[in-house]
Amino acid sequence: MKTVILICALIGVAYAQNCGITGVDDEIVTIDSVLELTALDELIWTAPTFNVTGAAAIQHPHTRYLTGLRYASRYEYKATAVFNEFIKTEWNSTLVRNVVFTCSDTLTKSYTFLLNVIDENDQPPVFAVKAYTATVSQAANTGEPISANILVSDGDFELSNAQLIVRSSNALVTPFVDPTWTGQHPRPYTYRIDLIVSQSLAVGRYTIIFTADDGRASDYTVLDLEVTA
Ligand SMILES: [Ca+2]
Ligand SMILES: [Ca+2]
Repeated sequence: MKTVILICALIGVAYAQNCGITGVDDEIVTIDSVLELTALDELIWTAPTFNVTGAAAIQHPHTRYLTGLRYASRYEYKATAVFNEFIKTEWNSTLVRNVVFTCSDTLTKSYTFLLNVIDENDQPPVFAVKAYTATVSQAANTGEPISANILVSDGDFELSNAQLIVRSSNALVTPFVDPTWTGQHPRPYTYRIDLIVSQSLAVGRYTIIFTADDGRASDYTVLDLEVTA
C-alpha cells in the first residue's frame, strides 16, 4: 500500500514540474473571438499559466500581426499596428502562432495558437462606374428586362457583410441582384444588378439613381434611361 502511494506521489510531482496554460492540455489552442478591426495594443486574448518562466514565438509570416506577452502567471496577445492588414492582404482568416514555453524545471512545452479573425462590415459597396445608359421601347411590358449591365462590388471577407439591398429612385424600373449571375467570389463579391420594367412607359429620357446598401454604408450610380417610341 505504501508503495502505491509513493508511486502516485512521484507521478504527481513529475506532472507538477511541467508547465503551460492552466486547464488546457491540448497543444493546439483555438481562439474564436478576434475581431477584424481590433486596434493597436488592444487585448485579444489572455489566459492563466503555471510554472512558465519564458516564451518564444517560432518565426512565422503571421508573427508580426500579434504581440505575445508573458507575465508571471498569464500569457496574452495584443494587436500590433499592422494587425488590420492581415485580413486585407491574405485570403484566409486564421492567424497562426507557434510558441514554446520554458518551464521552471527547464523543460519546454509547445503550443500552436489558431486565432480565427471575425470579419466586420467595414468595406462599402462600390458600383463599377457612376453612370450607365440604357434604352427601352415604350411598348415594353411590365416584367420585361432592361439591359444595362450594372455591376456593384463589396470587398468584405464574409458574404454576410457583402449582401446588398439595391433601390431605385424611380418606380418605372425595379432593380434586383441577379441570382444566376456569378461574379468574382469571394472578395470582392461582385453582383450584376438586373432591371425590369415595373410600370407602363412613356417616351422620354429618365435619370434614375440606384443605391446599393450593405447595412452600414452605401454607394450610388446614375442611369440615363431612354424610352423610345
Ligand atoms: Ca460590406
Ligand atoms: Ca471586413
